[in-house]
Amino acid sequence: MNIVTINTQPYDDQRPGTSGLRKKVKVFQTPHYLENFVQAIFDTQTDLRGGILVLGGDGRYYNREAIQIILRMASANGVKQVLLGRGGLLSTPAASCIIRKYDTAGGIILSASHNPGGPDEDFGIKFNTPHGGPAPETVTEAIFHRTTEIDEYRILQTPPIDLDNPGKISLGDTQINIIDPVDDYADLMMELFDFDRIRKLFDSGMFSMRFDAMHAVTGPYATEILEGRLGAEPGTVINGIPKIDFGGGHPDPNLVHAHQLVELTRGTGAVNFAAASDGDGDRNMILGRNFFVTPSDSLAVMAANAHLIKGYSGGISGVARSMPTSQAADRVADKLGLLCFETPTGWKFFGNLLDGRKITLCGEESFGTGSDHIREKDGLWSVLFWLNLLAVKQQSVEKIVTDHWKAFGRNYYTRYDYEAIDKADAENLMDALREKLPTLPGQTLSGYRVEYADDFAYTDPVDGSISERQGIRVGFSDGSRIVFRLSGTGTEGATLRVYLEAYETDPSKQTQSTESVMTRLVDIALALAEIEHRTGRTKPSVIT
Ligand code: G16
Repeated sequence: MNIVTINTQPYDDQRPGTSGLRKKVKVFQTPHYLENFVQAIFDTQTDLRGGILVLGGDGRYYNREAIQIILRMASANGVKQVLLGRGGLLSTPAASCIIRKYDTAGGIILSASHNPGGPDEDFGIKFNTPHGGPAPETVTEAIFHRTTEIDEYRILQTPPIDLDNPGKISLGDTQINIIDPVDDYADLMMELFDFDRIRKLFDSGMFSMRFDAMHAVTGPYATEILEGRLGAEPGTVINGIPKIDFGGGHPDPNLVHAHQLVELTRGTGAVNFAAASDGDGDRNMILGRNFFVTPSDSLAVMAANAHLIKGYSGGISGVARSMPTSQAADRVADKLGLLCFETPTGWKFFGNLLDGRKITLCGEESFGTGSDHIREKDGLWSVLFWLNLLAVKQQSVEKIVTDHWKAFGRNYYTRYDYEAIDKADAENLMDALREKLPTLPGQTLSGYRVEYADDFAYTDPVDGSISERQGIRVGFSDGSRIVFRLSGTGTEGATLRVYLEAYETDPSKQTQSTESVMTRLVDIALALAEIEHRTGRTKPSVIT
């Protein structure tokens, strides 16, 4: 056994963002860059020594190389056993499931999620704690702090191992257990959902669906669960083979990037139900025939109907949403007497609420929904939840959602993204907005009266930790809202996100186009933040 200690120097840009450390592949390929961050994980997460580590990624470019490095470092740092997804693959939700199931000391997940992959694109790494969720800020800060002072790392000198054959391999004193990446996750889904009922829906001949895996990690999961265990017709899963560059696509399940799928829900021969997932399988998009379900509405519909779903039939304790997510779920919680929480953006903020059983369901506008079954958002879980609901209700997606609006009101919702703008311009724009906040309440802007305006801060109700400066909220007296926030997942310049929400209780006004409903709010947002003047942008890069 030949463990060597390599001298290194700190990099100053290894502070994890909303979800781990995300950078261009080329940055990760800089000598010692990945190794420094991984050693910082081993140095701070001391239970990994002698413990079990879960390891896998979304299969993007550099996944395999990074896996080989991390395996050799795990061995040199005394990890007893590594549970590795075959081929170096594990979806983020499956990693969370496995971390929890096998009593491990945590997991390392390699992914830049919905960001594109390839030699000139993005890569990422994050540590998930033994409860299966993304490390909380105390842990990510400790890892970051360690990266600022690191001067050596330990690695085993040994040739690469074969990642593609299930079974056990010894690497120094560490056992590498190459496991099927799908089995444990698929078994968990069978516990939560009524597979017999969903199978009958597929067998009825009256129902068709397509799932777009976007050439990312959920391909094998969706094929096994939908076509294998549920008997959906072959070809239900499209773009199902994971590729290192996602087939040149952008694996972000929204109306823009999943347009091939969107087309399948339109016109003659349109499918009844369609869904897509992202690079690492934690995001989802839900579509009916000619109908898009906003992620915020999806969460609200789930909360209102959870009692109809096998794994949640005993009732749910509460629901949480990230701050920019529409308040649709709040309306449900209000009516049903459920606990309801508004957290900062980032799944890690749901962890304590889930562990403390304060909530059962949670979700984010960024195409994420999930529950207490794991500690990550879960794309395929969301799809199965909807399938189970469709099988029980025997109604279309559109009917379920429009009935929901009649009962709870509709929260019209849209998001404008201004990508890769100058970092300093973006900071200045946010600072200028912050300065305006005290003067806004009571003002009427284009007919909308400002009820409150603040910079969102969150106190975790379980551990009391405080997170400040989490985005600017401007709320109006009719329930509408504008939120401004800088993304924490981009790898180029800054991304300004503007989230817009309008509330409508009158059923006769609930089927207007989102664009027409939002016109005045968009104008208010553009003027308030002086977007064109401060960024030079006349229109957003993406509207979702
Ligand atoms: C990550 C986080 C999510 C967050 C999203 C958007 O998602 O896990 O909790 O909502 O980023 O972040 P931002 O608006 O800062 O770009 P993913 O799917 O990228 O891991």
